[in-house]
Amino acid sequence: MPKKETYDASSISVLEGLEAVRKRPGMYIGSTSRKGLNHLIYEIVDNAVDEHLAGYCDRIEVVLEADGSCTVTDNGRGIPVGMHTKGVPAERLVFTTLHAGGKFDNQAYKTSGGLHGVGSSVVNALSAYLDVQISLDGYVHHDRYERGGPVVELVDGLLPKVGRTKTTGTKINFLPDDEIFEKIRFSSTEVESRLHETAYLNPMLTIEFEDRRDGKAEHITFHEPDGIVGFVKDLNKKKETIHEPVYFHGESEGITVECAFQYINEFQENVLGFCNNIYNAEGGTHLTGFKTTFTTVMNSYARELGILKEKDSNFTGADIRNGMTAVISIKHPDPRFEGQTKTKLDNPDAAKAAGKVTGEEVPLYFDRNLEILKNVLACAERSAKIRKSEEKAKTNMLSKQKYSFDANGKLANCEKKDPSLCEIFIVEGDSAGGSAKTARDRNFQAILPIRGKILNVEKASMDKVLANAEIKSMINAFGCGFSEGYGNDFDITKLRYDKIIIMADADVDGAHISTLLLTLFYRFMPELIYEGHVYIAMPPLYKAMSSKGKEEYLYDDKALEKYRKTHKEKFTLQRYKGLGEMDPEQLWETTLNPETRLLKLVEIEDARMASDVTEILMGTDVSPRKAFIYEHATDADLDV
Ligand code: TSJ
Repeated sequence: MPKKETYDASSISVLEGLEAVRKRPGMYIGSTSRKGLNHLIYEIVDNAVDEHLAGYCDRIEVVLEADGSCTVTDNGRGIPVGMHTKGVPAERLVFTTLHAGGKFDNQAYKTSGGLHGVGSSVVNALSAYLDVQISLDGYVHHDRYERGGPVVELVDGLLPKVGRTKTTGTKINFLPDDEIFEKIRFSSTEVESRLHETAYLNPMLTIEFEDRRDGKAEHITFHEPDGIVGFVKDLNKKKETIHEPVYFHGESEGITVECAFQYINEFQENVLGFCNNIYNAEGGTHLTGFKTTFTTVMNSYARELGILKEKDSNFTGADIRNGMTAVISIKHPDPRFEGQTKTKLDNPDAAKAAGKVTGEEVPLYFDRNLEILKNVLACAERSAKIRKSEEKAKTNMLSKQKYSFDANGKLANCEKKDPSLCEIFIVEGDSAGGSAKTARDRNFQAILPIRGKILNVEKASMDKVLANAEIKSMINAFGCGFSEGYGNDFDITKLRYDKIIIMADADVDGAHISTLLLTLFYRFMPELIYEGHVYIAMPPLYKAMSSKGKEEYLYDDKALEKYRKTHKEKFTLQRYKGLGEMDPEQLWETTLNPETRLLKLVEIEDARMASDVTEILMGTDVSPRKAFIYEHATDADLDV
């Protein structure tokens, strides 16, 4: 576990280079949880992708090795190994200088910003070891670092040559440092998903992925010659689409803009933005430019075709995007990012370029495809109708609830008011809710019992969602409203609790409740997830009591197996069927007490993952759904 220290400007100034990275890893990679861990791989891969963008590499191989390390190989030019002006091989500067700068930062399309593009030196600093093999000029050049420091002796100031080769390329093998990271096991599904995304965004690139851990050798090839058109098709693969994807691209002031979109027969919008191949979870100017111009273009078509009469008001942007799945990918020479997680593109010229290309290309397409245009406008018409009835529903709801914070009186709020100290448990069932109310520390823990299966929000329209009592009481309790469709009334700064903890039984029904809640949050309050406020409580499955009277809670079958192996003597085993079976004291100790409980932080960052979440969650199959919760609510952090 990394030490938590407070820091100030003066202490930062005395820290230098890689030591600074090791002291404050979170500042460079966001977190030292599994999300941060996987970022090490993305950072290395992004460097190889830069070589692809520069036009010198068409194959990247990523291997999760049996020993827990990761190997990334490309067939590019190879990191330069020649003597640099500073008297060391250029390669050394790449791995030991923060923001290497200049020539060895791929200038044209650097992926700076957010958690990305933090530099290969950061990965080096946070690795127990990092081994480098560079093939160029007929030789394999070798270098190696441990915890950031070089351990290979130079030969006449240059890297030793360890073999001959006819090829060129770079091969990096590294092992994350367990002194830095809470866990050092990469998540293969997340890495896979991200690599697939990268393949869609780089249609000329082939990415080979292999997971050699746990005695297996799973190999997947990602090659997506259809590019973002294939990406959109993939995002819509389980949906009823109403036309083939539309693709357009263009360039303006050195910014290239590429877009693919396709409408489905559902009330939802899924528009993803990428800048220099990096997903912008918080959106940004490229999306704004696209959306604004697209809305204008479509409204003028609607008037031209008489779908909007003179007296009618324009369709809103949300009307026009209802049913739309889109990927907008731009390449920008100098991207800037803002936002809570630094994933929101901020360059005004990106809005201008995206708008210009959209305004030129979309009419070219729709002028020739009138049937598709009419189908798309029919979606907007339906949406506008629903919007108008929903606006009514919403006004009614808000006016009714303005003065009654908890309409149905089920929320047992906490006494503290400072949100950073408060938690709310969403508990399924009145009996478990009752126990939780007794068991909690009322000082800072609020309990909101909800009953039965919450509405499946994936398919429901807005007014139905808002009419649901359980959902209303959650929106009220959280205090930040909701966002969807028209307007955006969600305001995360109003959130009343730092942690929203889903508390459901450790069985299939419990998993179902959790997935429904996650779907709800993802659709109407995605920032809650992006900003790490949503957790899943992990109640134990068993309590083991040794013959000496020592008690231990076991959270899954693996833990039980381990317990069996390490406790040869007799022990009694109690299996919990549900939260309702625990007395308040047990409930406190196992599920509520921050000192002893186990919480999973729900993390969704990757675009495909975010788009698939509802799909995976809502599948009819129970087992994959359960697997999802345990796999992707990734970081089972002991919450201490
Ligand atoms: F992240 C990393 F540095 F560890 C890394 C870099 C990892 C991997 C897998 C590949 C790479 C990488 C870097 N592949 N290819 C390159 N290319 C260069 O660094 C390079 C080569 C030649 C020239 C040139 O101007 O001649 C310039 C550059 C930046």
